[in-house]
Amino acid sequence: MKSQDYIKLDDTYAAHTYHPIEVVIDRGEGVWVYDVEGNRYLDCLSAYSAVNQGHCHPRILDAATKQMHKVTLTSRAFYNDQMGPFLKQLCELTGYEMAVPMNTGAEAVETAIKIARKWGYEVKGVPDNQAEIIACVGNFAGRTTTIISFTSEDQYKEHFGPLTPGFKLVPYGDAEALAKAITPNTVAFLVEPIQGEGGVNVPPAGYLKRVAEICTANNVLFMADEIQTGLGRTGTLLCSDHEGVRPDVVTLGKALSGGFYPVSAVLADERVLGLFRPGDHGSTFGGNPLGSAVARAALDVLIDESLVERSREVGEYFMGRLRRIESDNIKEVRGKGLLIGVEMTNEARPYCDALRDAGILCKDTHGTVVRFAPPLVITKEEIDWAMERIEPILANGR
Ligand code: IF1
Repeated sequence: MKSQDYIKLDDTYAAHTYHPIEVVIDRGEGVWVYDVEGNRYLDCLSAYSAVNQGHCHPRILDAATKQMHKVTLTSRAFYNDQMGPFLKQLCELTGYEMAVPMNTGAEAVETAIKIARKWGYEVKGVPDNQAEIIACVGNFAGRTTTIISFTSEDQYKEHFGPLTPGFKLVPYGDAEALAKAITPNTVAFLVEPIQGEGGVNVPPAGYLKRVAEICTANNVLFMADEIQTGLGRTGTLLCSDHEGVRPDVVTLGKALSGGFYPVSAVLADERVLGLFRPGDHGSTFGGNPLGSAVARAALDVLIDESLVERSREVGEYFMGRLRRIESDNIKEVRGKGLLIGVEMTNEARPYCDALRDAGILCKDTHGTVVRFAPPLVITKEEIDWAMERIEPILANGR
C-alpha cells in the first residue's frame, strides 16, 4: 500500500479528530522518521514532546522487551518489582517525597485536581464542594470533560457540556491577576511554565517566582503542569527550574516513557499525596511493571546522555539561527531549550506543509505558530541540515 491508501483508511475508519500533516510514518530512529515510500524526515515535533530520547531508543527498547518477557500487568491489587524502584528514581531525580503513577497526561492532571480538592477540604478547611482551582487563559491540560471545563478554547468544550464547576481563569503571565482572583476557597493554581498548545507562550521573567510567592502567602497549592515542558524539553530538568521555584505539585507524562508506552505521574510531598487512602483513587494500568520498567530506562537515558544540557545548548543554537532569519513573514521566535515557536504573520499550516516536502516534520499551533520541538538527542549538524531547508521556507514561504 502507498501513503494515500493509508490516509484513505484513516479517513474511512478513524473519527476525524485531527487534520494531520500528510505523511504516513512506518519507522523511526533517533531524530529521523521514514514514510511508507522510504522518504526520510527530521522529526521536529517529537510526538508533542513525548519522544525526547529519540525514536525507538535502543536502551528503552531493550528494557521494554526484557520486561515483556517477564510480566506486563499485575494491577495494583498486588505489588510488582518495577513500580517502587521507578518511583524512587523519579522522586530522587525531582526532589519530591511521593508520586502517583498514572498513564496519560490527562489522568495525571485529573489526579492533581482530585488531590488539590481533597487537600483543600481536609487540610485548608474549605467547605465541602466549594473548592476553587485557578488556571490560565490559553491552557492545555488534556481532553477529559473536567479538564476541558477550564479550557479557554471554545472548540475544546463546545457541545461537551455540562462542564465541571469549580474552576476560574486568569490571564497567563499576570501574577497580580492571580492574587486578585484568589478567595478563601481557592485550593490550587494550575499553570504550564511555558504554554505549549497555547502557542509556545513564555511568561515574563519572574512570573513563576511571583506566583509561587502568592500561592504560599494564600495557602494555595502551586501546581505546575510539566507534561510537555518537563524532562529536559526546555533546557532544565523541569521548566520551573529556570526560576528556581519548587511547585507543590508537578504533573509529568509524555517523555516519562520515551514514547514507548503511556506513563504519567503526579509528584508532591507527603503533606499532600499522603492524604490519599486505599480506595480513594486508582487505575488498571497505573504503575504497571512494563510502564515502570520503560520509564526507568527513559529516565536513565535522559540523565546518562545529558539530554537536559544538550537541550539547553542545542536549543540556544537552534533559536539563535532561527532569530537570524530576516523575513517579514516572521513575527517572533520564542521558547526555551528545544521547545521553540516561530510566530508567523500569517497562517502557519502552509509552512508546515512546505517543510514536510523539504523533509522536516513540524506542526502548527494556535493558527500562526510553527512549533519546532525535535528529540533532545539532535546534534548541531542536524540543526544545520534542518536550517538549510527551514530558512528559505520561512523566509520565502516555499
Ligand atoms: C491532543 C501539545 C496539545 C499537554 C499538557 C497535559 C496534556 C498535554 C501541557 C495531556 C497533551 C498533547 C495532546 C494532543 C496534542 C498535544 C498538545 F501541546 F502537546 F501540542 F494538545 F496541547 N498537559 N498535549 O501538552 O496529556 O492526555 O494527551 O497524554 O490532545 O491533541 P495526554
